[in-house]
Amino acid sequence: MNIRNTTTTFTALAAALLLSACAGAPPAASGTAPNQAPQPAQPAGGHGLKAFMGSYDANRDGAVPRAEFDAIRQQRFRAADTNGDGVLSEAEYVAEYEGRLKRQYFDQGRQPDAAYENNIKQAHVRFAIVNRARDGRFTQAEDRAIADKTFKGLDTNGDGVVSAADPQRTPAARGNDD
Ligand SMILES: [Ca+2]
Ligand SMILES: [Ca+2]
Ligand SMILES: [Ca+2]
Repeated sequence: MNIRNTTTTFTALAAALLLSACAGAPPAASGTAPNQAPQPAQPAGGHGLKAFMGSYDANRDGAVPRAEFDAIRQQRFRAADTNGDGVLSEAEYVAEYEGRLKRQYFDQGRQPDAAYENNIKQAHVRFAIVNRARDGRFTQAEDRAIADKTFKGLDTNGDGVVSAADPQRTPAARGNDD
């Protein structure tokens, strides 16, 4: 009885959080994209468990332990740091994102469209958000802080592994960090 009540409460809470997260999502995308432009179902680096798994489940076993996540995150940061100065400029940050987006479009057999352009615009907006110090230098420490929040937001059962076993409730966690 108690367990069932708790589960029900949790599910209701999760639904409420999901709704509030959706309601609170930045409207920029729909505000600027022409109506006929379909949004990609899962933009590269987008929100949600599916996008996360697509991005970080390197060995495709359906689970992303923290170590796997951190390794890819670090690898991605280093790869993005094309001038090797240890921080990401806005251009480096956006170029890294665009590389992933391009690959995703290629994989889906799609041509760059209005949604693509909009996603790039959003990447610039995101840089301003993630670069908390507003100094044009996105550091690994800043990336780690965001990564931590992203991972914990998706690892809802708190076992240190993100997988389908985690009830989704905070798809907007990473977009909600300010
Ligand atoms: Ca894995
Ligand atoms: Ca750099
Ligand atoms: Ca988990």
